[in-house]
Amino acid sequence: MASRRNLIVVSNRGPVTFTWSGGERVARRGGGGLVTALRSLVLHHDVTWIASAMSDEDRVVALDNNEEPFEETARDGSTYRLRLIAHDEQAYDWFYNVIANPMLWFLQHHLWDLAAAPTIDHGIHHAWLEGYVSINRAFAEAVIEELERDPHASVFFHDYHLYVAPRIVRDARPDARLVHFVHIPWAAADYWTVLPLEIRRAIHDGLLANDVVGFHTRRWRRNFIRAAEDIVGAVPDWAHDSVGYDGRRIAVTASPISVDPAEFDELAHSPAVIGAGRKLAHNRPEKRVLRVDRTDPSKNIVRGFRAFELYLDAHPEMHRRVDLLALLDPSRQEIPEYAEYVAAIQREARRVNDRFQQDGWIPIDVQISDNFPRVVAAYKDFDVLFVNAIFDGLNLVAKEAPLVNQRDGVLILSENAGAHEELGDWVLSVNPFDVAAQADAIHRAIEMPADERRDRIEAVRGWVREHDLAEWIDLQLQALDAESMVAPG
Ligand code: GDG
Repeated sequence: MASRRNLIVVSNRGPVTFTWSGGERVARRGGGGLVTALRSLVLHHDVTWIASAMSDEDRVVALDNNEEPFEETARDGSTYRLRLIAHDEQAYDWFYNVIANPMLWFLQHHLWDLAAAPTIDHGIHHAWLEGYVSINRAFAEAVIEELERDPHASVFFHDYHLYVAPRIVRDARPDARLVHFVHIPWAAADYWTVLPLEIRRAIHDGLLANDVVGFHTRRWRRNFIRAAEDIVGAVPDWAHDSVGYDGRRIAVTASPISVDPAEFDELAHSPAVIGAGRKLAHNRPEKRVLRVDRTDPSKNIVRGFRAFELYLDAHPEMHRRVDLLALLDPSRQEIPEYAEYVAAIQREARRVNDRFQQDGWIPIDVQISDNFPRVVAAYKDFDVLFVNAIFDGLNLVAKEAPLVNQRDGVLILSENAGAHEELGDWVLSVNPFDVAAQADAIHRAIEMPADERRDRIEAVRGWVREHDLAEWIDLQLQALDAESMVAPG
């Protein structure tokens, strides 16, 4: 375990979000894979966490504290300092709902149908400058103030919301120690040409202002190094996984994030999960295929339903004996593409169910709600876990579910999910666009002999337990230490 140190964690979404309920202020755990993963940082280090005020009550808390840090207590009693920024609401809307989520997320997951979209008009240029850059400046100013208080703290930026903030911090504090982890895929250089030159340059230049830039996989790292060379003229040093740029050397790491196995062991036995399991057992057919996703087009839910339909077409003997349970966490519904995607999911499930359902058997059971206990209960009980993402930085579901599964379930995994780089030997690999192959993989998984299933899932579990979240956090901090020790290049 790395020694305790002072960290400034910077992410758009914070570890808690406040609501006003029953006449009092209630702190709820913030959602999303990233926040879950980072929460354990506060146990081991002195953390100041800078995040956006997301809810109305967050804004009240931010303003009550003059947007200065205040002390918060984590679930296990350890304390950290939280600094919430109450951004200008219009600027935040441009930042989040125009640039970060549709534009950058779509680009980095290759979701555009380029014959039709995107069109970069004045509105996008405006949203970039007055939204994305302006919100990044607010984050950078907060970081600079925290560094004034504690010049030796290391700064740990997260994700695609904050690509240009490190440059602003670096210009103000040339000696700052900055690390940035990108949780999503990096597209190859040519695909970045969808964005105007000044925007794609600012993104690569901003990331290269860090000392360390981290990705989940070697594949995303390779794309980043090549894109940095093409777009801003960085000089790759492939032997050392680094680049030279602007008189400095920047390490580019590939270290897949992971989960805390102890947390899942505990959750699996919790009353909430056991209660949810009882409800799921009702109407369960002999075999259950499970998928767990945010309602995000990158997760490829609609094609997944089509693949299940092809499987049912080819295997009438399995009618009434198998279902596909889709537990979907609603996501980013303010963005039209996301609202439309939920409608497409419902339409497709309805179409398949209308074709096949009989005698109380509903082949595709779609549940759209935020219900984590039910997710863990379903993890315990699947025969097949189906992850067919178009592109995915890693995919935590593929690591979480096998840990607690009690049926030696088989994992079907997209070759474009980052987790495939680690787990590929033990899963049934699928091309996310090839629904015929996905249908075959479902069949193979359902028919797989018991000893082969056991061998495969035990190998996945062994890997995840050995390479857990604590190891990932250590690797990030070690990379920063290693980088501070080498001469500028
Ligand atoms: C991004 C990257 C990368 C599921 N249903 C509910 C719920 N979950 C939890 C899961 C899991 C998390 O949400 C989803 O994590 P993923 O990794 O699968 O996907 P993204 O949200 O897209 O995460 C991804 C990750 O960042 C970390 O770097 O792996 O590639 O896209 O932990 O268990 N959580 C709650 N309610 C639910 O209904 N609260």
